[in-house]
Amino acid sequence: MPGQGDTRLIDTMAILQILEFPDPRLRKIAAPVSVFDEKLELLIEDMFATMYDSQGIGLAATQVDVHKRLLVIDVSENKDSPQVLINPSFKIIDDEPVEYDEGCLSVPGFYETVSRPAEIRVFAQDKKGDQFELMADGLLSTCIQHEIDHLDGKLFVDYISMLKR
Ligand code: QAP
Ligand code: CO
Repeated sequence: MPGQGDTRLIDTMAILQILEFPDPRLRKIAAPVSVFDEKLELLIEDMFATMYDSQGIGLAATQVDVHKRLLVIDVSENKDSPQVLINPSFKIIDDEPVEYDEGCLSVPGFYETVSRPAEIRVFAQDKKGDQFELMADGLLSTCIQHEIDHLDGKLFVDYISMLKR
């Protein structure tokens, strides 16, 4: 739209560069999103394009050096269920530990088993700023917890070193 300052003349998605461990920028604490505008929507599009391009199931803004509290996820088999969570938080519903072999686009080629609470209730905003909630278990629960960790500067490898020490 004209007059908005950050308009793209051609709306093509960009593949963003993903920060890799041990880049210190992966340790930054992301700030809440307070402006829900066209620029945010373009960032979300680029994050999905970046995640799909690298065969990921989740990507936090921190990983593309944007230190704002948003993440994109698609844990579906057919890669047809994009979900964006803005300013996400969660409550543990079932704290029974569930193990998954986790990976991370910021730690390419490295996978390790991590235990996390089985079931969570997630509170977030959508790209328009509207609040919503969802229940998550299985891979979705694990992936959301993994991505929210990124927004707090945490990586799944931190849990491994704690266990193995
Ligand atoms: C987080 O991670 C996750 O090493 C998302 O060479 C992963 O999408 C949560 C990826 C598993 C729970 C279980 C990693 C792609 C993708 C790599 C990812 C790689 C190529 C990781
Ligand atoms: Co990750």
